Amino acid sequence: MAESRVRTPRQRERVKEKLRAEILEAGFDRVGFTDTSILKKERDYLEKRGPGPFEPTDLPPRTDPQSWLPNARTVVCVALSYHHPDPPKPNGPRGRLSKYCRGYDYHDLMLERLQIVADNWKNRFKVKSECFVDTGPPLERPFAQKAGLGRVGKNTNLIIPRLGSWVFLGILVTELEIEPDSPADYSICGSCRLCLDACPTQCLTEWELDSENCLGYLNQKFDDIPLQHREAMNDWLFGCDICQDVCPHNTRSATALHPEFAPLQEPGAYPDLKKLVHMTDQQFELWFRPTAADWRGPEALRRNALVALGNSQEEEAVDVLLETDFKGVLAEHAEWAKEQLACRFPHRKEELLRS
Ligand code: B12
Repeated sequence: MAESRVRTPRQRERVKEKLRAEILEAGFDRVGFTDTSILKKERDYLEKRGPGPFEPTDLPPRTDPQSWLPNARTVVCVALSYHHPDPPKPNGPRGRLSKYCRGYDYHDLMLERLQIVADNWKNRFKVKSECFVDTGPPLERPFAQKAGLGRVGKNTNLIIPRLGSWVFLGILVTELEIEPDSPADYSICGSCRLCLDACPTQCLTEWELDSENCLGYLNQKFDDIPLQHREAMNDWLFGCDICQDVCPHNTRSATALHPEFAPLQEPGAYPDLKKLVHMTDQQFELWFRPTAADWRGPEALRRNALVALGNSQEEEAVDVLLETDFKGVLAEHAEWAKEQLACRFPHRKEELLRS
Protein backbone atom coordinates (compact mmCIF):
# COMPACT_ATOMS: atom_id res chain seq x y z
CA MET A 1 0.00 0.00 0.00
CA ALA A 2 1.26 3.45 -0.87
CA GLU A 3 0.94 4.68 2.70
CA SER A 4 3.40 2.14 4.13
CA ARG A 5 6.18 3.79 2.12
CA VAL A 6 5.63 7.03 4.01
CA ARG A 7 7.92 7.17 7.02
CA THR A 8 8.02 10.35 9.05
CA PRO A 9 5.01 11.70 10.94
CA ARG A 10 5.30 14.91 8.92
CA GLN A 11 5.11 13.04 5.63
CA ARG A 12 2.13 11.05 6.90
CA GLU A 13 0.38 14.30 7.83
CA ARG A 14 1.08 15.73 4.37
CA VAL A 15 -0.36 12.65 2.65
CA LYS A 16 -3.41 12.80 4.90
CA GLU A 17 -4.09 16.44 4.07
CA LYS A 18 -3.78 15.68 0.35
CA LEU A 19 -6.29 12.85 0.69
CA ARG A 20 -8.62 15.06 2.74
CA ALA A 21 -8.49 17.73 0.03
CA GLU A 22 -9.36 15.13 -2.62
CA ILE A 23 -12.39 13.92 -0.67
CA LEU A 24 -13.61 17.46 -0.06
CA GLU A 25 -13.20 18.03 -3.79
CA ALA A 26 -15.49 15.03 -4.45
CA GLY A 27 -18.30 17.10 -2.88
CA PHE A 28 -18.23 17.12 0.93
CA ASP A 29 -17.94 19.86 3.55
CA ARG A 30 -15.99 18.01 6.23
CA VAL A 31 -13.78 14.92 6.26
CA GLY A 32 -12.28 13.15 9.28
CA PHE A 33 -10.21 10.00 9.69
CA THR A 34 -10.20 7.48 12.51
CA ASP A 35 -8.80 4.01 13.17
CA THR A 36 -10.80 0.78 12.97
CA SER A 37 -10.95 -0.11 16.66
CA ILE A 38 -14.33 -1.10 18.13
CA LEU A 39 -16.40 1.67 19.77
CA LYS A 40 -16.55 0.07 23.22
CA LYS A 41 -18.80 2.52 25.07
CA GLU A 42 -21.35 2.47 22.23
CA ARG A 43 -21.14 -1.33 21.94
CA ASP A 44 -22.00 -1.74 25.64
CA TYR A 45 -24.79 0.82 25.37
CA LEU A 46 -26.33 -0.86 22.31
CA GLU A 47 -26.13 -4.28 23.93
CA LYS A 48 -28.14 -3.06 26.91
CA ARG A 49 -30.61 -1.02 24.84
CA GLY A 50 -31.14 -3.37 21.91
CA PRO A 51 -32.05 -2.24 18.38
CA GLY A 52 -34.55 0.59 17.90
CA PRO A 53 -36.94 1.07 14.94
CA PHE A 54 -35.29 1.46 11.51
CA GLU A 55 -32.00 0.24 12.99
CA PRO A 56 -30.02 -2.88 11.98
CA THR A 57 -30.81 -5.76 14.34
CA ASP A 58 -27.37 -7.39 14.20
CA LEU A 59 -25.64 -5.31 16.88
CA PRO A 60 -21.93 -6.31 16.97
CA PRO A 61 -21.17 -5.00 13.44
CA ARG A 62 -22.54 -1.57 14.30
CA THR A 63 -19.46 -0.64 16.26
CA ASP A 64 -16.86 -2.86 14.57
CA PRO A 65 -15.28 -1.59 11.31
CA GLN A 66 -13.39 -4.87 10.79
CA SER A 67 -16.75 -6.52 10.16
CA TRP A 68 -17.57 -4.04 7.36
CA LEU A 69 -14.39 -4.83 5.43
CA PRO A 70 -11.75 -7.44 6.26
CA ASN A 71 -8.32 -5.78 6.61
CA ALA A 72 -9.89 -2.38 7.14
CA ARG A 73 -7.31 0.19 8.29
CA THR A 74 -9.17 3.51 8.30
CA VAL A 75 -12.70 4.81 8.76
CA VAL A 76 -13.26 7.97 6.73
CA CYS A 77 -16.20 10.04 7.95
CA VAL A 78 -17.75 12.74 5.78
CA ALA A 79 -20.38 15.40 6.39
CA LEU A 80 -22.42 17.42 3.93
CA SER A 81 -24.50 20.45 4.90
CA TYR A 82 -28.15 20.47 3.83
CA HIS A 83 -29.25 23.64 5.51
CA HIS A 84 -31.48 26.03 3.55
CA PRO A 85 -33.57 28.69 5.27
CA ASP A 86 -37.31 28.07 5.61
CA PRO A 87 -39.14 29.77 2.73
CA PRO A 88 -42.30 31.74 3.62
CA LYS A 89 -45.28 29.47 4.26
CA PRO A 90 -48.00 29.98 1.62
CA ASN A 91 -51.63 30.52 2.66
CA GLY A 92 -54.17 27.73 2.92
CA PRO A 93 -53.92 24.32 4.60
CA ARG A 94 -50.28 23.33 4.30
CA GLY A 95 -48.11 20.64 5.82
CA ARG A 96 -44.37 20.82 6.47
CA LEU A 97 -41.54 18.57 5.36
CA SER A 98 -38.44 18.53 7.50
CA LYS A 99 -35.39 20.12 5.91
CA TYR A 100 -33.64 16.83 5.20
CA CYS A 101 -36.24 15.72 2.67
CA ARG A 102 -37.07 18.97 0.86
CA GLY A 103 -34.35 18.61 -1.78
CA TYR A 104 -32.79 15.66 -3.61
CA ASP A 105 -32.24 12.36 -1.76
CA TYR A 106 -28.87 12.51 0.00
CA HIS A 107 -28.34 8.73 0.00
CA ASP A 108 -27.74 8.33 -3.74
CA LEU A 109 -25.89 11.57 -4.03
CA MET A 110 -23.42 10.93 -1.21
CA LEU A 111 -22.90 7.27 -2.08
CA GLU A 112 -22.03 8.27 -5.65
CA ARG A 113 -19.48 10.79 -4.38
CA LEU A 114 -17.96 8.32 -1.91
CA GLN A 115 -17.79 5.66 -4.63
CA ILE A 116 -15.76 8.02 -6.84
CA VAL A 117 -13.19 8.25 -4.04
CA ALA A 118 -13.27 4.46 -3.49
CA ASP A 119 -12.75 3.74 -7.22
CA ASN A 120 -9.95 6.26 -7.44
CA TRP A 121 -8.12 4.67 -4.48
CA LYS A 122 -8.65 1.23 -5.92
CA ASN A 123 -6.83 2.28 -9.11
CA ARG A 124 -4.08 4.27 -7.43
CA PHE A 125 -3.38 2.34 -4.25
CA LYS A 126 -4.85 -1.10 -5.08
CA VAL A 127 -7.00 -1.01 -1.93
CA LYS A 128 -10.57 -2.09 -1.32
CA SER A 129 -13.11 0.27 0.29
CA GLU A 130 -16.81 0.11 1.20
CA CYS A 131 -19.20 3.07 1.41
CA PHE A 132 -22.22 3.64 3.68
CA VAL A 133 -24.85 6.36 3.97
CA ASP A 134 -27.58 4.94 6.26
CA THR A 135 -27.15 1.80 4.22
CA GLY A 136 -25.41 -0.59 6.54
CA PRO A 137 -24.22 -1.32 10.03
CA PRO A 138 -22.10 1.75 10.96
CA LEU A 139 -23.25 3.88 13.85
CA GLU A 140 -22.51 7.01 11.87
CA ARG A 141 -22.68 9.71 14.54
CA PRO A 142 -20.30 8.19 17.11
CA PHE A 143 -17.75 7.37 14.39
CA ALA A 144 -17.96 10.93 13.05
CA GLN A 145 -17.34 12.22 16.56
CA LYS A 146 -14.34 9.93 16.95
CA ALA A 147 -13.01 11.17 13.60
CA GLY A 148 -13.13 14.72 14.97
CA LEU A 149 -15.97 16.10 12.82
CA GLY A 150 -18.06 17.40 15.71
CA ARG A 151 -19.83 16.54 18.95
CA VAL A 152 -23.08 14.76 19.58
CA GLY A 153 -25.47 17.13 21.35
CA LYS A 154 -28.24 16.45 23.85
CA ASN A 155 -30.68 16.12 20.95
CA THR A 156 -28.46 13.20 19.82
CA ASN A 157 -27.49 14.94 16.58
CA LEU A 158 -23.89 15.50 15.56
CA ILE A 159 -23.14 19.22 15.72
CA ILE A 160 -20.27 20.53 13.62
CA PRO A 161 -18.61 23.90 14.18
CA ARG A 162 -20.00 26.48 11.70
CA LEU A 163 -22.35 23.94 10.06
CA GLY A 164 -24.48 23.13 13.10
CA SER A 165 -26.37 19.83 13.04
CA TRP A 166 -27.85 20.34 9.55
CA VAL A 167 -25.48 17.78 8.07
CA PHE A 168 -25.76 14.37 6.52
CA LEU A 169 -23.12 11.83 7.44
CA GLY A 170 -21.45 9.10 5.45
CA ILE A 171 -18.65 6.57 5.91
CA LEU A 172 -15.99 5.06 3.71
CA VAL A 173 -14.04 2.23 5.27
CA THR A 174 -10.81 1.36 3.53
CA GLU A 175 -7.71 -0.81 3.54
CA LEU A 176 -5.65 2.34 3.10
CA GLU A 177 -3.83 3.35 6.26
CA ILE A 178 -4.28 7.05 7.03
CA GLU A 179 -3.12 8.94 10.10
CA PRO A 180 -6.18 9.33 12.42
CA ASP A 181 -7.52 12.74 13.40
CA SER A 182 -8.08 13.59 17.06
CA PRO A 183 -11.56 12.81 18.38
CA ALA A 184 -13.78 15.82 19.12
CA ASP A 185 -13.82 15.93 22.90
CA TYR A 186 -14.89 19.50 23.72
CA SER A 187 -18.10 20.07 25.66
CA ILE A 188 -21.01 21.28 23.59
CA CYS A 189 -24.34 21.72 25.36
CA GLY A 190 -23.45 22.88 28.87
CA SER A 191 -26.60 23.40 30.92
CA CYS A 192 -28.73 24.20 27.84
CA ARG A 193 -31.91 22.14 27.59
CA LEU A 194 -33.80 23.97 24.84
CA CYS A 195 -34.17 20.83 22.69
CA LEU A 196 -35.32 18.68 25.61
CA ASP A 197 -37.98 21.21 26.56
CA ALA A 198 -39.13 21.98 23.00
CA CYS A 199 -39.86 18.40 21.96
CA PRO A 200 -43.66 18.08 21.91
CA THR A 201 -43.56 14.37 22.74
CA GLN A 202 -40.80 14.74 25.35
CA CYS A 203 -38.88 11.92 23.71
CA LEU A 204 -35.44 13.33 24.55
CA THR A 205 -33.49 12.87 27.72
CA GLU A 206 -29.88 14.05 27.76
CA TRP A 207 -28.02 12.32 24.91
CA GLU A 208 -30.72 9.71 24.48
CA LEU A 209 -33.71 9.52 22.18
CA ASP A 210 -36.79 7.38 22.72
CA SER A 211 -37.28 6.68 19.00
CA GLU A 212 -40.77 5.19 19.38
CA ASN A 213 -42.03 8.60 20.50
CA CYS A 214 -39.97 10.80 18.15
CA LEU A 215 -42.17 12.56 15.57
CA GLY A 216 -39.47 11.76 13.01
CA TYR A 217 -40.27 8.09 13.59
CA LEU A 218 -44.03 8.36 14.16
CA ASN A 219 -44.67 10.04 10.81
CA GLN A 220 -42.58 7.42 9.00
CA LYS A 221 -44.08 4.33 10.58
CA PHE A 222 -46.84 2.33 8.89
CA ASP A 223 -50.39 1.89 10.24
CA ASP A 224 -51.99 4.41 12.55
CA ILE A 225 -50.48 7.40 14.31
CA PRO A 226 -51.11 6.83 18.05
CA LEU A 227 -53.97 9.07 19.22
CA GLN A 228 -51.92 10.66 21.99
CA HIS A 229 -49.37 11.97 19.46
CA ARG A 230 -51.63 13.31 16.72
CA GLU A 231 -51.87 16.86 18.03
CA ALA A 232 -48.12 16.92 18.67
CA MET A 233 -47.60 16.02 15.01
CA ASN A 234 -48.99 19.45 14.15
CA ASP A 235 -48.14 20.03 10.45
CA TRP A 236 -45.08 17.73 10.22
CA LEU A 237 -45.57 15.43 7.23
CA PHE A 238 -42.23 13.65 7.19
CA GLY A 239 -39.49 13.95 9.80
CA CYS A 240 -39.36 16.71 12.39
CA ASP A 241 -36.87 19.53 12.95
CA ILE A 242 -37.99 20.94 16.29
CA CYS A 243 -35.00 19.78 18.37
CA GLN A 244 -32.66 21.23 15.74
CA ASP A 245 -34.60 24.45 15.08
CA VAL A 246 -34.24 25.51 18.72
CA CYS A 247 -30.56 24.55 19.05
CA PRO A 248 -28.35 27.62 19.60
CA HIS A 249 -25.60 25.97 17.53
CA ASN A 250 -27.90 26.17 14.53
CA THR A 251 -28.71 29.88 14.71
CA ARG A 252 -25.63 30.93 12.77
CA SER A 253 -24.92 27.77 10.79
CA ALA A 254 -23.83 28.04 7.17
CA THR A 255 -26.74 28.07 4.78
CA ALA A 256 -27.55 27.28 1.14
CA LEU A 257 -24.13 25.72 0.48
CA HIS A 258 -25.62 23.07 -1.82
CA PRO A 259 -28.45 23.81 -4.24
CA GLU A 260 -29.25 20.08 -4.48
CA PHE A 261 -30.82 20.30 -1.00
CA ALA A 262 -32.92 23.43 -1.64
CA PRO A 263 -36.67 22.70 -1.56
CA LEU A 264 -37.87 21.30 -4.89
CA GLN A 265 -40.71 23.06 -6.72
CA GLU A 266 -42.96 20.08 -5.86
CA PRO A 267 -43.51 18.93 -3.15
CA GLY A 268 -41.68 22.03 -1.77
CA ALA A 269 -41.19 22.77 1.93
CA TYR A 270 -44.92 23.14 2.67
CA PRO A 271 -46.97 20.73 0.53
CA ASP A 272 -50.55 21.69 -0.18
CA LEU A 273 -52.63 19.32 1.99
CA LYS A 274 -55.50 19.24 -0.47
CA LYS A 275 -53.15 18.03 -3.21
CA LEU A 276 -51.59 15.51 -0.84
CA VAL A 277 -54.75 13.77 0.32
CA HIS A 278 -55.88 13.44 -3.31
CA MET A 279 -52.40 12.47 -4.57
CA THR A 280 -52.41 9.54 -6.99
CA ASP A 281 -49.60 6.98 -6.92
CA GLN A 282 -48.23 8.51 -10.15
CA GLN A 283 -48.16 11.98 -8.62
CA PHE A 284 -46.40 10.54 -5.59
CA GLU A 285 -43.73 9.09 -7.91
CA LEU A 286 -43.26 12.41 -9.63
CA TRP A 287 -43.17 14.61 -6.54
CA PHE A 288 -41.56 12.48 -3.85
CA ARG A 289 -39.41 9.90 -5.66
CA PRO A 290 -36.44 12.33 -6.02
CA THR A 291 -36.49 13.08 -2.27
CA ALA A 292 -35.72 11.15 0.92
CA ALA A 293 -39.43 11.26 1.83
CA ASP A 294 -40.35 8.53 -0.64
CA TRP A 295 -39.32 5.34 1.10
CA ARG A 296 -42.56 4.70 3.03
CA GLY A 297 -44.77 5.14 -0.04
CA PRO A 298 -47.81 7.36 -0.72
CA GLU A 299 -50.20 6.03 1.94
CA ALA A 300 -48.08 7.24 4.89
CA LEU A 301 -48.00 10.74 3.41
CA ARG A 302 -51.76 10.80 2.76
CA ARG A 303 -52.35 9.66 6.36
CA ASN A 304 -50.00 12.35 7.71
CA ALA A 305 -51.73 14.95 5.55
CA LEU A 306 -55.05 14.01 7.21
CA VAL A 307 -53.51 14.49 10.66
CA ALA A 308 -52.12 17.87 9.54
CA LEU A 309 -55.60 18.83 8.25
CA GLY A 310 -57.04 17.95 11.66
CA ASN A 311 -54.44 20.24 13.25
CA SER A 312 -54.94 23.06 10.73
CA GLN A 313 -56.08 26.48 11.87
CA GLU A 314 -57.45 27.22 8.37
CA GLU A 315 -61.15 26.77 7.73
CA GLU A 316 -60.43 25.56 4.19
CA ALA A 317 -59.26 22.33 5.83
CA VAL A 318 -62.93 21.56 6.52
CA ASP A 319 -63.77 21.72 2.79
CA VAL A 320 -60.87 19.42 1.91
CA LEU A 321 -62.12 16.82 4.38
CA LEU A 322 -65.71 17.06 3.17
CA GLU A 323 -64.71 16.48 -0.46
CA THR A 324 -63.47 12.91 -0.25
CA ASP A 325 -64.30 9.47 1.11
CA PHE A 326 -61.31 7.79 2.70
CA LYS A 327 -60.78 4.07 3.16
CA GLY A 328 -58.86 1.81 5.55
CA VAL A 329 -56.36 3.48 7.87
CA LEU A 330 -57.12 6.79 6.14
CA ALA A 331 -60.82 6.66 7.07
CA GLU A 332 -60.07 6.56 10.79
CA HIS A 333 -57.58 9.44 10.54
CA ALA A 334 -60.11 11.45 8.50
CA GLU A 335 -62.73 10.88 11.24
CA TRP A 336 -60.29 12.10 13.86
CA ALA A 337 -59.46 15.18 11.76
CA LYS A 338 -63.15 15.98 11.34
CA GLU A 339 -63.70 15.82 15.11
CA GLN A 340 -60.77 18.17 15.68
CA LEU A 341 -62.07 20.66 13.13
CA ALA A 342 -65.62 20.41 14.46
CA CYS A 343 -64.29 21.70 17.81
CA ARG A 344 -62.20 24.43 16.18
CA PHE A 345 -64.91 25.63 13.77
CA PRO A 346 -68.18 25.01 15.65
CA HIS A 347 -70.27 26.61 12.87
CA ARG A 348 -69.14 23.75 10.57
CA LYS A 349 -69.73 21.05 13.18
CA GLU A 350 -72.96 19.72 11.76
CA GLU A 351 -71.62 19.42 8.22
CA LEU A 352 -68.51 17.67 9.47
CA LEU A 353 -70.21 15.18 11.74
CA ARG A 354 -72.94 14.42 9.17
CA SER A 355 -70.43 13.57 6.42
C1 B12 B 1 -32.62 4.92 12.91
C2 B12 B 1 -32.34 6.36 12.56
C3 B12 B 1 -33.29 7.30 12.94
C4 B12 B 1 -34.41 6.97 13.90
C5 B12 B 1 -33.81 6.97 15.31
C6 B12 B 1 -32.90 8.20 15.59
C7 B12 B 1 -31.88 8.05 16.71
N1 B12 B 1 -31.60 9.13 17.41
O1 B12 B 1 -31.30 7.02 16.92
C8 B12 B 1 -35.40 8.15 13.62
C9 B12 B 1 -36.38 7.75 12.53
C10 B12 B 1 -36.20 8.63 14.83
C11 B12 B 1 -34.43 9.19 13.07
C12 B12 B 1 -34.69 10.54 13.11
C13 B12 B 1 -33.81 11.48 12.60
N2 B12 B 1 -32.72 11.24 11.86
CO1 B12 B 1 -31.92 9.50 11.63
N3 B12 B 1 -30.94 7.91 11.44
C14 B12 B 1 -31.16 6.72 11.86
C15 B12 B 1 -29.99 5.80 11.47
C16 B12 B 1 -30.36 5.01 10.22
C17 B12 B 1 -29.53 4.87 12.60
C18 B12 B 1 -29.35 5.60 13.94
C19 B12 B 1 -29.12 4.67 15.08
O2 B12 B 1 -28.61 3.61 14.92
N4 B12 B 1 -29.54 5.09 16.27
C20 B12 B 1 -29.32 4.31 17.46
C21 B12 B 1 -28.63 5.13 18.50
C22 B12 B 1 -28.33 4.25 19.71
O3 B12 B 1 -27.42 5.54 17.96
P1 B12 B 1 -26.99 7.04 17.58
O4 B12 B 1 -27.98 8.07 17.92
O5 B12 B 1 -26.48 7.00 16.20
O6 B12 B 1 -25.73 7.15 18.56
C23 B12 B 1 -25.96 7.39 19.92
C24 B12 B 1 -25.63 6.28 20.83
O7 B12 B 1 -24.43 5.71 20.41
C25 B12 B 1 -25.52 7.10 22.12
N5 B12 B 1 -24.70 6.50 23.16
C26 B12 B 1 -23.57 5.81 23.03
N6 B12 B 1 -23.15 5.42 24.21
C27 B12 B 1 -24.00 5.88 25.13
C28 B12 B 1 -24.04 5.76 26.50
C29 B12 B 1 -25.08 6.35 27.21
C30 B12 B 1 -25.10 6.19 28.68
C31 B12 B 1 -26.11 7.08 26.53
C32 B12 B 1 -27.23 7.73 27.27
C33 B12 B 1 -26.08 7.19 25.11
C34 B12 B 1 -25.01 6.58 24.46
O8 B12 B 1 -24.97 8.36 21.76
C35 B12 B 1 -25.02 8.48 20.35
C36 B12 B 1 -25.53 9.84 19.93
O9 B12 B 1 -26.91 10.01 20.13
C37 B12 B 1 -28.87 6.87 11.18
C38 B12 B 1 -27.81 6.44 10.16
C39 B12 B 1 -26.77 5.55 10.82
N7 B12 B 1 -26.54 4.40 10.24
O10 B12 B 1 -26.20 5.88 11.84
C40 B12 B 1 -29.69 8.10 10.75
C41 B12 B 1 -29.17 9.46 11.16
C42 B12 B 1 -28.73 9.39 12.61
N8 B12 B 1 -30.35 10.30 11.07
C43 B12 B 1 -30.13 11.49 10.65
C44 B12 B 1 -31.10 12.51 10.56
C45 B12 B 1 -30.76 13.72 9.70
C46 B12 B 1 -32.31 12.39 11.27
C47 B12 B 1 -33.34 13.49 11.53
C48 B12 B 1 -32.74 14.89 11.75
C49 B12 B 1 -34.36 13.51 10.37
C50 B12 B 1 -35.57 14.38 10.64
N9 B12 B 1 -35.51 15.67 10.39
O11 B12 B 1 -36.58 13.88 11.07
C51 B12 B 1 -34.01 12.95 12.80
C52 B12 B 1 -33.28 13.37 14.07
C53 B12 B 1 -33.93 12.87 15.34
C54 B12 B 1 -32.94 12.88 16.49
N10 B12 B 1 -33.05 13.84 17.38
O12 B12 B 1 -32.09 12.00 16.53
C55 B12 B 1 -28.65 11.72 10.37
C56 B12 B 1 -28.05 12.50 11.55
C57 B12 B 1 -27.08 13.59 11.15
C58 B12 B 1 -26.57 14.31 12.36
N11 B12 B 1 -26.18 15.57 12.17
O13 B12 B 1 -26.50 13.77 13.45
C59 B12 B 1 -28.15 10.21 10.24
C60 B12 B 1 -26.70 10.01 10.68
C61 B12 B 1 -28.34 9.83 8.75
C62 B12 B 1 -27.22 10.37 7.85
N12 B12 B 1 -26.56 9.49 7.14
O14 B12 B 1 -26.97 11.54 7.78
N13 B12 B 1 -33.31 8.61 12.59
